[in-house]
Amino acid sequence: MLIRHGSDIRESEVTDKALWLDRRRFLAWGAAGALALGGGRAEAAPLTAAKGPFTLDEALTPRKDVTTYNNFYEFGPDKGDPAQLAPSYFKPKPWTVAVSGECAKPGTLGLEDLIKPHRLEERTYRMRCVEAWSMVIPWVGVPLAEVLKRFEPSSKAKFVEFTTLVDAEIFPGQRTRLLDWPYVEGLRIDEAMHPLTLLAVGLYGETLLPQNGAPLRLVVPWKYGFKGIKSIVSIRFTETPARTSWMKSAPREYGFYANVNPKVDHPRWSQAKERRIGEFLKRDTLPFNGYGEQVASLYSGMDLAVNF
Ligand SMILES: Nc1nc2c(c(=O)[nH]1)N[C@H]1C(S)=C(S)[C@@H](COP(=O)(O)O)O[C@H]1N2
Ligand SMILES: [Mo]
Repeated sequence: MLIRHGSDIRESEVTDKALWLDRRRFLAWGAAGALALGGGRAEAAPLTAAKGPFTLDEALTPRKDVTTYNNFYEFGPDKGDPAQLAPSYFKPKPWTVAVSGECAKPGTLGLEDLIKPHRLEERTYRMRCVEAWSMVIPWVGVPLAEVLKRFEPSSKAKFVEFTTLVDAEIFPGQRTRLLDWPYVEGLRIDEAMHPLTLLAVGLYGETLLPQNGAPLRLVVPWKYGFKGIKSIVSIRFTETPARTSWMKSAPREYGFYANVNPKVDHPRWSQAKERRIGEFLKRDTLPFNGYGEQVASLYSGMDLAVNF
C-alpha cells in the first residue's frame, strides 16, 4: 500500500481518465439490460441473511464510507478510484470459482452453486487496514470452512491460496504495474477453517458492489485488511504458503500472517493506534483486532514479531 512508482502511475491515470469518459458515454446505451446476472453487479441487490454469531457493540461505519473509501488496486491506487471507476468498467458477468489442489473433489463452480448450499449470515466485524484506519462493517456471507469442506481437502492441504480475477477490461488498474497481477492471498488451513473466517457476498444487507470485491471476497477480521482478497476466482489447497502480492511487492513490510498487532510496527509507521473512519480521536489498536479470545491459540508458540 502507498507504493507509487512515480511517473509510471501518473501517466496511466491520465490515460484512464480519457478512457473512462469515453466508456461512460458508451455504457449509457447498453448497461441497463445486463444487470440481472448473478456474477457481479454494478448495482447492489437485496440479500436475505440470518443474524450470525460474533456481532459487535460498536457503531457501524456508514454505508457511504464503506462503499466510497476503498483499497482495490485493480481500479487504481487512490481510495476514491474504485467507487468512481467501477460503475463504468465493472460489468456483470457469469462468475465461476475454480477450487483445486490438495483435495478429493476439485471443481469449477458457478457463484450460485458455490454459495447456495449454505445459509447466508450477517456478521458485523471490525476491519483494520494496515494503513492504520479502521471500519465496522456488517457483512453478509458464509463461513469459509463450510464451503471448503465440500471439496474434501487432503492431509497435504496445509494452506489455502486465493486469486483475484485478471481482466483489464473491467479492472483498469491492471493496465498498470501497480502490483504483480493477479492479486494473490493465502491463509494457513486452520485459519481458513476458523469459524470467524467469512466468504462474503454482501454488506449492509445487499450484494457486494464492485468496489468492495463483488461478487465474492474474503473477510478475516483479526488480520490486516489486505488479507481480505476481493473478486475471487480461484481457491487452491496447497502444501506451502502462497507468495502473496504484498509480500512480493514489499517483503519487509507485509508478511504472510499479517495479524493485527499494536506491538509490531509497519517499517514506515506505528501500528499502536488507528483512526476509525468517521471518528476524530485515535483509538488504541487491539491485538488480533479484538478477536484474541477466539484466535490467539492458533499462534501459541509462534514469535509474532518474526511471523508478522
Ligand atoms: N484484489 C484485491 N483485494 C483487496 C485489495 C486490492 O487492492 N485488491 N485491497 C485490500 C486492502 S489493502 C483492504 S484494506 C481491503 C479493503 O476492503 P474494502 O474496500 O471493502 O473496505 O481490501 C483488500 N482486498
Ligand atoms: Mo488495507
